[in-house]
Amino acid sequence: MRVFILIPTYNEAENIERLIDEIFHLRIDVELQVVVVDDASPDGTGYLVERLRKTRSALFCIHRTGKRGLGSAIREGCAYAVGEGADGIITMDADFSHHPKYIFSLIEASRHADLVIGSRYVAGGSETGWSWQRKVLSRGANVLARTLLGLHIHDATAGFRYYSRHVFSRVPIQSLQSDGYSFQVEMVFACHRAGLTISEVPICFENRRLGASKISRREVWNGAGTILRLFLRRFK
Ligand SMILES: Nc1nc2c(ncn2[C@@H]2O[C@H](COP(=O)(O)OP(=O)(O)OP(=O)(O)O)[C@@H](O)[C@H]2O)c(=O)[nH]1
Ligand SMILES: [Mg+2]
Repeated sequence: MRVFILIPTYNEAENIERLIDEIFHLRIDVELQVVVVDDASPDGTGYLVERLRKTRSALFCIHRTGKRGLGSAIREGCAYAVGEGADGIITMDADFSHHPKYIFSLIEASRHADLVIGSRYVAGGSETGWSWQRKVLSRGANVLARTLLGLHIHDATAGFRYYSRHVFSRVPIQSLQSDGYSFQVEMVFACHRAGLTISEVPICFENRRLGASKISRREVWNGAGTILRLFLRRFK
């Protein structure tokens, strides 16, 4: 079984080398391929990955020309991984908020689900280090996703996920409209509408220690707009 680990990056030079190292040190019984999708990070993240590639054959970097958004990076990375014959794709952040140790439970749970979400909001999951504003934002987005979009999961905004290859034959990922963070909710919604099985496994999400967050006010408004757009589509 070949699982591709997709890591979108923008200015993650302080994290990316250690993260890749930890992933390749996991003692796991599947073939892991790591794909970084870097948007020409000014801090040289893409350059660092190219340097690591000299000694790591299971590492690849897609270099894009500028910052084009998290959702668009995931779309491009997934298309690449499917083209390379991935049986499954794990998406994760580069900043250690998504700890590589949970890759085991995501893969294990994928035996019974098409999409597995590493969730902060199920029993055993948690989040540490966030300001109260950030907590309200995350919880609020999930309440909206459950009530307006009819999603039965607890963490629709989470980015730590396993997608089975099968998902990409059922969901036309290139036609999803969100380029930014709200892609995560749109993708869960699309999987739900396609009748795919979605499950959650608990993770402890730790706020990043190094590097800066890329979430902007604009992303928050885009997120709200996306939920409204998807809500209207529910009744079409
Ligand atoms: N390729 C690419 N990656 C991005 C872009 N925006 C964010 N990322 C990456 O997406 C991941 C999530 O971004 P973060 O800034 O950590 O967002 P977050 O985890 O929701 O927010 P924090 O908790 O504040 O860190 C990180 O690996 C970022 O480097 C982008 O426009 N392009
Ligand atoms: Mg983060």
